[in-house]
Amino acid sequence: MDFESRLNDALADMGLTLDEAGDAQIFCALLRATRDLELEMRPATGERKLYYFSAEFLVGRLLRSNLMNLGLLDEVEGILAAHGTTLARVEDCEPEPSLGNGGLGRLAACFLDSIASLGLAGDGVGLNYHYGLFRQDLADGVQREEPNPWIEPESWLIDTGRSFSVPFGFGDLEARMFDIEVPGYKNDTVNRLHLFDVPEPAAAPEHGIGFDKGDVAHSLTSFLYPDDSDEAGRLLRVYQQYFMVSAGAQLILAELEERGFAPEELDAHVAVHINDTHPSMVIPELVRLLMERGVSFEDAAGIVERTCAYTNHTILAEALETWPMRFIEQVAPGIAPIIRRLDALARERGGGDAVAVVDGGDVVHMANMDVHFSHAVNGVAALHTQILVTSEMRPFAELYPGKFTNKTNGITFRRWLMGCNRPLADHITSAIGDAWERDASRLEDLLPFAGDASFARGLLDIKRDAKRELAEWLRASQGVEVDPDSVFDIQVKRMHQYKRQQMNALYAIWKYLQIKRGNVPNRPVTMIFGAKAAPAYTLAKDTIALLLALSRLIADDGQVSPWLRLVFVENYNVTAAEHLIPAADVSEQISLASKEASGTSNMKFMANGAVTLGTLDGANVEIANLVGEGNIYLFGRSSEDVIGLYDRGDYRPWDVWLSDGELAEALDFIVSPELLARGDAGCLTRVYRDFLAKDYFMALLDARDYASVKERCLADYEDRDAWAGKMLVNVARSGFFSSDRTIREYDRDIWHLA
Ligand code: 26Q
Repeated sequence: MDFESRLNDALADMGLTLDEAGDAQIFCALLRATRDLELEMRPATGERKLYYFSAEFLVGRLLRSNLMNLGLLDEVEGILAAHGTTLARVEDCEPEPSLGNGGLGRLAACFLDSIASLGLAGDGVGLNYHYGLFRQDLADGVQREEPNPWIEPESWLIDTGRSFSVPFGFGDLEARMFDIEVPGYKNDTVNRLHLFDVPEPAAAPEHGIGFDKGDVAHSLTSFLYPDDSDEAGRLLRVYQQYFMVSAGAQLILAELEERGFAPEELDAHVAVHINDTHPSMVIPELVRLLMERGVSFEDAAGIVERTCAYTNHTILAEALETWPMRFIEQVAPGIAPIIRRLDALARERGGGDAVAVVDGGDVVHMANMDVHFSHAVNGVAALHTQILVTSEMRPFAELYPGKFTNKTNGITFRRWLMGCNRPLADHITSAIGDAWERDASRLEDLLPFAGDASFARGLLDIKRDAKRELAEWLRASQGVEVDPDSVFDIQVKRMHQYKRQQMNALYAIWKYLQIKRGNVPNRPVTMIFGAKAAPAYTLAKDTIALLLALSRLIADDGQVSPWLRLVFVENYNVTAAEHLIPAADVSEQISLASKEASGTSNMKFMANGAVTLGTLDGANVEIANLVGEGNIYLFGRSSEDVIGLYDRGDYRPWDVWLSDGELAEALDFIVSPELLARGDAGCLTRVYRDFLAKDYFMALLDARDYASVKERCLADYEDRDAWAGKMLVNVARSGFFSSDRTIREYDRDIWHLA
């Protein structure tokens, strides 16, 4: 059946014709037609099947990307145009699934797209959070968290009717499996994202994100990363994790049996990927299930080790999960003795307490368990992997020299260029043909266009149009006006001290004071931020308050506002990113060197013709190597310097304040009467004090270099031809960061699926 007939049938079921239907109804009908078509398609098959376990899948809206992958985009655009609407309008009726938080979750979503697009057999396994992470409200100058319900009566979720029984300490809880189909790009493959859920999910809290954390059976799938400031919250996270991995492990063994294989053959036919430590309990759970099926502990541990692989996404100590053994005994008593036996086995292999699974205080180190009992461990950018091997995980790297590899992250160019920036995609295709759509490395064919004036003009025109569209979106979505002829300087990512939004805020203050003194820039600058702060992360929320206060101060000041604007985008998510990234001139990637494992928005901005202003951290290092010095703005201390400063413990922010009067003036302005009149005094004072007393991520150390390189970058922007050249090189060299390349490497070195 052709797609138009499917669409008309879906509308007829709703008692409508296309002419009668509004955008929301058309959205529902398109969703049904697309989902039903996908249900008739076959998943990929291979020698081994991958199960990608992740606490987060930040998939974004799905209608456009599914239609694109199914090769239906032009047809649907045509049908909608004939009826006086557009896909852009219709897709605005689609709620964005709230199943993730940041880079790790978006990476998982890009990977699912690439796995399906390469025709590989691989499904995602996660949880169906009903109220998401949270929706960010910016009322009264601070972040407030509200539930983010996204599951509507008509959704991409398919009830499979399949369920598994998860053996918790308090008794069994049924895990129901819902699927979201994942179509590959024009290749007839449809893989699946399996999301487990409780039978009777709790209703949303009326206000805020507080709820009864003790009511595990109902609230287990309410929120991603529930508040863990008390024991009930921490226990709930363990319940969530075990629920996900137990149901997923049971699914794996059931499918293995359905394929006609014995449990002992698990490693020959299955690859399990552990996305950071949240799914680590899949290791003891698989061992437990194999033992239930008659396999000895020793054999089961070997099979599981050959099956599992683990990716580390951070070197920040705070994010390395540990759980007291008594939590595991309470939540998942079936795996507690297995973890103890795994600890004993690991100890036999040597390495001592530094690499223990269970430490002397009876605390389980999830990452340690992952490294011992996975056959492959990887970091997510060259620098990150190097730091893991030579410092953070050095004892492990010595114990298992062959286990560690690098897999530099990637992004799907289907969503992040073809989907969100059609004019740029078409401009590229008009120059070099469409081979790059299947092989992003072919974007290098653009390099010979470096001297081509008409290609350059096209790049600049497309950027200006994207900025106009962003301006329109900002006006419609949050009522702010921005000037599309200003430089769009964008920092969007989770709010965290190590990412140093506070250093960017300091620049805004410095610039504000400069303009007050009459030093106006060549051209107005629009500084755009977007970020959610973890609900319990005080300093991150304080930084949001600072940025909001600055935004108001600047907007209120008639002398400054023609030259400088600061916009804080509310509730930054994938949909917002799709509007923001195509419109960026300058991509802010300013983490303290050694702290950002990779970053992935840096890659998305690059592919959309933004120029990076950044430190030599994470994948920025690889971006710099690819584009060359003239096409990136680098500043700040090197990762080696930073690691040395931490080792010696001799960084003192106070010294910077004493030695740099201009910087001190900007810093002191945080608690000036002008800002205190527009922002919460408690928040502003905490930010100020932290800068001077701690500044753990050394923002003051790099601030001066940052400001001067940023000034050079803004000055260079005025040479529009030269800037277009930089844009071209960035787009042309971005192909390396295709997640298709990343997934090919995982498959070649770790999964061996085909
Ligand atoms: C840890 C302990 C307790 C509760 C929660 C957590 C927790 C939650 C989320 C720890 C880590 C995360 C998310 C990490 C993340 O998104 N990391 C990012 O991963 C990207 C993909 O590899 C990288 O590009 C980023 O550099 C990295 O920050």
